[in-house]
Amino acid sequence: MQPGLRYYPGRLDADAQRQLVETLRGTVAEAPLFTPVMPRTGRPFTVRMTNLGVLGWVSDREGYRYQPTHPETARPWPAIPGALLELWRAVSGYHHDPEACLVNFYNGGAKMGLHRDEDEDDVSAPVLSVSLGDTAVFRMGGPERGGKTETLKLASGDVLVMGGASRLCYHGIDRILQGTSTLLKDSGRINLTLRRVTRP
Ligand code: MD6
Ligand code: FE
Repeated sequence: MQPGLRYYPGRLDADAQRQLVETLRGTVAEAPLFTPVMPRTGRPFTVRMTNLGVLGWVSDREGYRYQPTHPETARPWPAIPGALLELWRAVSGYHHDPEACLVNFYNGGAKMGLHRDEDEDDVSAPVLSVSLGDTAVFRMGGPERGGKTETLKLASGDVLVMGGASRLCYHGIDRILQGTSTLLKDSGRINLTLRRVTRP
């Protein structure tokens, strides 16, 4: 594993997962999932997204950025739920709260190409990821595209913290293993990533 990468399998128990999904249902009703498109080409992502927090990550033809409002409703993103703030305080090792929680929803065929999370001004803060629902095949590489990679299966309740040297490493989701969890009503997977965007 890359230095600075910390993996907490089953960090959230079944009850905590169910409560979190219930909370997310409410927030997604306020800030609906949207389908982002790639900069320039306008090619749609296979995942649908929304955000929580004072800033949210969006991608459209203009590029990638953080903004305070939902691109379709133009309303501020809902607040990050207390349970997620508590999780960040317990495991991030970072002394300021996150500003953004990106919510990614994967149906059975969705995936996410290799990328680095580099749109944040503060890359000294880790990115904390929570997986809910079907297991995903996560690919972790190094700081350069085309380097050696390894895979990790992220199951419901797993928490992954990408800090230190791993913070700017390439990673992505190869595929979703459909039917591996019954947490979500219509199967699929939710991934939450908590981020500090600005320098405190
Ligand atoms: C996913 N995760 O698990 C995609 N990024 O669906 C990410 O892109 C990610 O897990 C930064 C840090 C941790 C992650
Ligand atoms: Fe990422």
